[in-house]
Formats: sequence, C-alpha cells, structure tokens
Amino acid sequence: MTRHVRLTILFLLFLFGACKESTTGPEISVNLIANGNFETDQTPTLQGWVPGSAQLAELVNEAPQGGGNWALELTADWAPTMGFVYTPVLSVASGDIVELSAFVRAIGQEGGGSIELRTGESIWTATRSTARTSDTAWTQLTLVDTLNLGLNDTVWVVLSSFETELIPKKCLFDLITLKRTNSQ
Ligand SMILES: [Ca+2]
Repeated sequence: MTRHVRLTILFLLFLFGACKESTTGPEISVNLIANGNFETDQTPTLQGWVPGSAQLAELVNEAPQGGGNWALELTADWAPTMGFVYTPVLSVASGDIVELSAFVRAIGQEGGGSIELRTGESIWTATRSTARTSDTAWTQLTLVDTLNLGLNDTVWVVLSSFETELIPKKCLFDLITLKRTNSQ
C-alpha cells in the first residue's frame, strides 16, 4: 500500500466520522420550533401549530420586543380548556437536555397561560413539564428538561390558556423557542 493510498483511506475515514457525527441531531442552539414567532414576512400565521379549537386561537397585532408584529392569543372556554395549541418536536433524542422558552402576557387580572413540554405515546396521557404566569406584562418563561423517551414516544410543545368556569381568560404568546443545550 502506497503512502498516497493510505492517506486517502485515512481521509475517507475522517469524512465518514464527520458525517456520522452530524446525524446525531441538529446543532445545539438551533430553534427546533419552525414557527415560534407566529408570522412570516410580517403576515400572521399559525402554521405548524394545531389548535384545540380554532375559535379560541387568534393572531393579534401585538408583540413583545423583538417579536415582530403578531402574537398568538388563546382564550379559555372551560375546564379543561380547549384554548391551547400544540406542535410536535422532531430531531430530539432520549437523553437530550432541552430548554423551552416563550414570552407570555396575561390579559386582565384573571388571565394567564402556561407553556408545557409533553413526552409520551399520546399527547393526552404524556408526562408534562410546565411553567406558567399571570403577569400582565410580557414575561419570559423558561423550562429545562432532560428527555427520557421510549421507542414510540413523541415530544410536544403545548401552549395553553388557564382553565375557567366563569370568566373568559386570555393570554398572549410569542417568540417560542426550543433548543438542545445538552448541559444544565
Ligand atoms: Ca411575533
């Protein structure tokens, strides 16, 4: 084997190693939520999110600093409320440490909302990590979780208004990010 061939083989092995590394997941700090800003080119959109009830999920012309022009407004209808939206998260694996962040603002003294990370075979029975606020100023909520996934498990991000039995409770959401940090 000539030196040239040996070097070529080494180079190919190096390339293979580099490619293999890149399939373990997206780069750390990439936002895994495709539409966390609820707008594209200043046009409001709920693309990528599934609402519990389309009537309770509205895009409104308001946003926190750095959040463009539009935010998601969720209204609670009852307990449990259908005033929520969710999106599945791909490109994560068991053992990943992820950070979910969102800017949230309650409307009125009764309003408020929560952000959740759910993992399980069904979104309805999934285990939940939750952060919530009833602050009427834009507030950044953050939660960190280490994913522990079974073979058939999915990860979802859920945004929800507070439950209600009397007063319609409202909450605004914008700038939703989910990032792999892989360190705590
Ligand atoms: Ca926005």
